Amino acid sequence: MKVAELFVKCLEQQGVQYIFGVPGEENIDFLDALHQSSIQFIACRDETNAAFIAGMMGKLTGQPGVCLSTLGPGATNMMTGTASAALDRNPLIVITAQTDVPLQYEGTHQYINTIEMYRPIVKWNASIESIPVLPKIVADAFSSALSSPFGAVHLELPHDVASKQIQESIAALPETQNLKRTMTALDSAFEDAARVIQLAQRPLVLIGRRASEEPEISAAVLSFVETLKAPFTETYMAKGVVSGDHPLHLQTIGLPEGDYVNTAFEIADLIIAIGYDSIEYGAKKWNKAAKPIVHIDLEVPAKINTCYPIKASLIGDIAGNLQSLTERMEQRHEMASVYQQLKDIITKDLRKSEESDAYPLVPQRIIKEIREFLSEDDLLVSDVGAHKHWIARQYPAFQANTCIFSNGLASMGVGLPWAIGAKMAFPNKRVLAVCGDGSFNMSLAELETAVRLELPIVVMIWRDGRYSAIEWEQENKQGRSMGIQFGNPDFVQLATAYGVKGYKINKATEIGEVLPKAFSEKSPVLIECEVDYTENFRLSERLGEFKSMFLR
Ligand SMILES: Cc1ncc(C[n+]2csc(CCOP(=O)(O)OP(=O)(O)O)c2C)c(N)n1
Ligand SMILES: [Mg+2]
Repeated sequence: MKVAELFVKCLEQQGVQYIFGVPGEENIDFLDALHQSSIQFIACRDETNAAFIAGMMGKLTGQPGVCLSTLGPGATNMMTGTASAALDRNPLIVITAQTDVPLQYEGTHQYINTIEMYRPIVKWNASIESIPVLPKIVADAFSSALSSPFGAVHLELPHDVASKQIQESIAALPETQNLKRTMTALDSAFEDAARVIQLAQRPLVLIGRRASEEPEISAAVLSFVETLKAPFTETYMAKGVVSGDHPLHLQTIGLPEGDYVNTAFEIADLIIAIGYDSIEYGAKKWNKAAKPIVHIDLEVPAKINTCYPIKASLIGDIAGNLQSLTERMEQRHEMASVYQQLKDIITKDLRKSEESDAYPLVPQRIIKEIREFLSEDDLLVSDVGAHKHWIARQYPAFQANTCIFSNGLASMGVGLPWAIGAKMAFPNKRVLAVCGDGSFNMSLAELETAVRLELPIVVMIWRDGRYSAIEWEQENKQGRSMGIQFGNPDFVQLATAYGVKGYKINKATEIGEVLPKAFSEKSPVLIECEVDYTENFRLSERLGEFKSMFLR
C-alpha cells in the first residue's frame, strides 16, 4: 500500500464524502488512491473556489469539508478560500502537495514553503513525513477544525512520501472521537448575571455568530428575550437565530456607517451578548460608550476590549446556560417604550421603496420579491458588496443559517462557490446566490462545475458596472470616487455559452415571474438584474438626518 492510500483511508474513516480541488503532478498518487475509495473527487476551476465550496459544506454539514491543491501555485491560489474558512469559522481540511522532501532544501521548481505560508491563517498545520503518525495527524486535523472556533487545518503531503510503499500492518486507524459540549456555568455566575440583568431597565440583546451553530440555542434565546421583553439585534451571520419577524426584533446590525439599530446601543443600559464573535463587527463600532456587557458564550473572549466591559459572564454550553438563566428571570411585560419608538422608525424605513416599480430596480424591491418567493428553510447566499448590506438589512431570515454571509473574511467571489457547497449539503432546498457583478466575475468559472454537477442553483447578478460598496464609502468619506467602474459581459449570453438558461429582468414585476421558472430547471440558471444604487446615498442621507433628530 502507498502512503497516499493510507491517507485516503484515514479520510474515509472520518466520513469524508467529497474532496474539491485541482490536480497537479505532485498529487497524482493521492488522486490515484481515490480510484479505490468511496470518496468522490470534484475537479474545480480554481483552488480558492474549491476551498470556498468545501468550507460551506463544512459549515452546513457540521463535518469538515476537504479541499486539495498541488504545491506552489495551487497552494497559493487556495489561500483566500482557506482564510475564509478561518475567519468565517467554517471547518475545513486543506491538503496541499509538496515537492520531494530532499528537494525542498534546494529551492526547486514550484517550491514554496507552504507550511510557513499557511501558518498564520490556519489553526494548525503539519507536513506528513513520519508515516506511523499519519493516522493520528489526520484524526487530530479533523478534531482541530471542529474545535471552537471552527476553522481551517492544513496538511501537506510531499510527493515522495505519498508514493512510498508501506506495510499494511502500520495502517492502524485511530477511533473517531465523539465530543460533546456540556459545560455548565457555576451557580455564582448565574447569580451575578441574574442580578446585573434584573437591575437593568433597558437591556438589549445582541446575538452573535456563534449562536447560529446549534439549533437548541435558537429556542433558548427566544424564551430568554420573551421573558425579559428585551429587544434584540443580531450580526449578519446570526441572522434567523431568532426569527426576523419577531416583535422584539429591531434590525440586523453591521452596516459599516451605522444604521438605525446602532441607536439601540446608545439607549441601552446593559447589553447581553449571546455567542458574540468579534470577527464580524468589533465592539468599538457598536459600543463606543462602553456600556456594561453580560457575556454568554462558549468561550472566554481571547482579547480584552475596552468597548466590551464584561460585568457578568456565563461560559460554556450556550443553550443550557441561557435556559438556566431564563428560569431565574422575572417575567417582564413590555419592551421599553423608547425601543418601541425606534422599532417603528426602523420598520417604516425597511418597508420604504419595497413596492417601487422603478427601473433599474431598487434593492428593497428585489429583496422583497426574493423573500416572497423563497420558503422559510430555503437558502439565500450573499456575495460581498453593497448587495450584502442590503440583504442583511432588508431580508428577514426565519431560521438560522438560511441567509448566509461571509462577514469574517468578507471575500468577494464567495457567492457562486458557496451556493454550490450549500446545494450539495442540502440537495432538497432551493439555493439562491445573490452576487454583485464584480463579485460574480471573480469566481464565474465555477459555473462550469455547477453545470457538470447538474446542480439546479440560481445565481442572481446585481448589475451596476461598479464596485458599488466602495463607491458608497468613497463618496460618503471623500465626496468623490476613484477606481470603481468596469465593464460587464452580457450575462444571458454568458449563461448560454455555458449551456444554461439566462434571464434578464426588464421590469420589477418580472422577478416574481422569473424566479419560479429559474428554479424549475435541472441545471444552474443566471438572472441578470440591473440595480439602482443611488439608493445607497439616499439611505446614508436618511441615516444622517435620523441621527441628528433622534439623539438630540
Ligand atoms: C477579494 C476582495 N477584493 C476586494 C474587496 C473589497 N471590496 C468589498 S465590496 C467591493 C465591491 C463589490 O462589488 P460588486 O460585487 O459589484 O458588488 P456591489 O458593491 O456593486 O453590490 C470590494 C471591491 C473584497 N472584499 N474582497
Ligand atoms: Mg457591482
